[in-house]
Parts: sequence; structure tokens; C-alpha cells
Amino acid sequence: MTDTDLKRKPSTKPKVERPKLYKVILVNDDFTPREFVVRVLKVEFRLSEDQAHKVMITAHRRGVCVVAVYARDIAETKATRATDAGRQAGFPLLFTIEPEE
Ligand code: TYC
Repeated sequence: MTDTDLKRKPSTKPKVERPKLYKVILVNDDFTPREFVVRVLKVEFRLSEDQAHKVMITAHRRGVCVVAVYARDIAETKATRATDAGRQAGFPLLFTIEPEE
């Protein structure tokens, strides 16, 4: 055993880190029709009609609502695709992402 081996203390740092999770957030606006928001939530986030309606109405009333939580690349892709679906239809629908605490 060498000198450095004796001095090195056992590492307490986990070798595999859990990937950070990101919330996808639906932002309210005054123009996108409610039914359109519900359809995007069902198609892009696989929510049921009931779940999609609850998320839409929460964003409508409170300004924002957490849709779902994913690893970063999945959250970014879904938020971008859902926002693009609104833009393509001429609506200012917006989804953003935010890291979980
Ligand atoms: N506020 C919109 C309306 O009254 C509906 C809506 C809800 C739009 C939620 C966006 O994230 C949203 N037509």
C-alpha cells in the first residue's frame, strides 16, 4: 500500500446521480380556446379528458398549472411541441419548464 492510498478517505459521493426532474408548466392566455388547450394536453401529455380539463381550468383560474414532471430533454421536447401546436393554429399558447426543488 502506498502513502496516497492511506491518506485517501472513502468517498461519500454517490457514483450515480439521479437525473434532475423538470416541471412542464401551462401558462394561461386570453386567446387560446379552452377546447384547444384540452386537446393539446391529451395528445402531447397523454392526459385523460378529465385530467386535461382540470389542468386547463387551473391554469385559466390561477395563471399557471403544472402539467407533468420529466427528465430535462423530455420536458423540453414536450413543452416545445405543445407550444408549437398552438402557434401553428395561430394561438399564443405557452408551455415552459422549471427545475424541481
Ligand atoms: N383563458 C383561455 C380562454 O378563456 C383558456 C386557456 C386556459 C388558455 C389555459 C390557456 O393555459 C391556458 N379561452
